[in-house]
Amino acid sequence: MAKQNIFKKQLPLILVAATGILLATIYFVYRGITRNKCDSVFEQTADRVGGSLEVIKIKGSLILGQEKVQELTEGSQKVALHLKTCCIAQQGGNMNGEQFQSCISGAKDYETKIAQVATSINEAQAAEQQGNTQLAQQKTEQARQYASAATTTEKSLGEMTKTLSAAVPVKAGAEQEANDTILQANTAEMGTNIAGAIALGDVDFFQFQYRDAKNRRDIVTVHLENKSATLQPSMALYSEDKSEARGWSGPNAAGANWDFSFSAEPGKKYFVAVSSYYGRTSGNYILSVVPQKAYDQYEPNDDASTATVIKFGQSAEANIMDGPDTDWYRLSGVNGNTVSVHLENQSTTLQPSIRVLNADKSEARGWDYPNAPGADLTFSFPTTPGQEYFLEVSSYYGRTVGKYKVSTH
Ligand SMILES: [Ca+2]
Ligand SMILES: [Ca+2]
Ligand SMILES: [Ca+2]
Repeated sequence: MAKQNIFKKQLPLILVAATGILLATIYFVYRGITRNKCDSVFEQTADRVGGSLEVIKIKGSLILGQEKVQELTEGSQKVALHLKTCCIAQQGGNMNGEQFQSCISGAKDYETKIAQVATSINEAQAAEQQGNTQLAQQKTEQARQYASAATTTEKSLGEMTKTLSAAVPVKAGAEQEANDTILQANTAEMGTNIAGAIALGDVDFFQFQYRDAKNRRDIVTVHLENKSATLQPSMALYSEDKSEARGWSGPNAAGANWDFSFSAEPGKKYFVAVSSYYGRTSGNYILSVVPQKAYDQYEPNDDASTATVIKFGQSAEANIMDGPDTDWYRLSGVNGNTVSVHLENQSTTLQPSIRVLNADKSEARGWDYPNAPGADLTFSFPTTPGQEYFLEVSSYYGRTVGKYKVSTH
């Protein structure tokens, strides 16, 4: 390659220049990017510190100690990796110019210090051979200081690249590009409005955490308000583990809004992705992700330990909010030999299912259910006066949701 040959001829000149190392670094990084291979950035960084590192490895253990030599060897590999990370981030548009520049100067700084360590080691050894003990000690101390400084530089470069993959929050209610991948998702709060814009082929990822003081699940509604006549939105939902929870969907027309809901687990994170249908349209939008407080007043009561206490003859109005919802009631004050349970369906959707358990949670009466959604359910079961019973209300196979009123007679 002609470009490479010219560079080789000019190499000594560049190295004597004050900014030589910086230029070389930029050149190598630039070449890496143009070849679209951040791997070469990694190799070239390792190559450049290679000479100094050889000196440190061969002569350094007496002066610095084997442990420090090891640290510098590993540090050099890490710096090369950090630079590669920066290169990838830069290519992915996940890093601004200022960040990229400080990444390059960090690597340059490290290379300089490693070279200084090697020089000091050479000088210390030469002074030792000439019998100049004082100078030898001075150079040894210098080598140690440069070595510590190099390690510090490597660590701060490491910290910087670590933050590269960290999520950027939504600022002043607006999305922050680049947010095209799930790793770049803007963190945002539920219940707020986020202004965003989809360019052709653009994707915007947002990350939300659902929290509830009582650890209740809730139905969360995702709403995209279309602020353009051009955008045909398409949206998807991902779980905390980044698996797809709800595939891409959207309206069949440009300019239309889009909604969907999902059941959120307390403490869990969710990712919402906004794009355009096949990446073909663009436009502005407002996104909101809002918990609906859809749970009934007795939640959480999904197990015996959190069962809602009802006295014989009392009733409770509640709902089966989502598939996993099951409502436990602890029935007390039973004074006869039979109890009649009536579930009044207050929805057209719910196909309820109820079973009865003894106080020790053994099953007293198996699951009973009407044949169709929207239907009521009535049954009786034998009781021992003074005993408590659990009523477990759910939906048939967890498939339907809706409001109900349960009462005992
Ligand atoms: Ca985007
Ligand atoms: Ca419920
Ligand atoms: Ca429940």
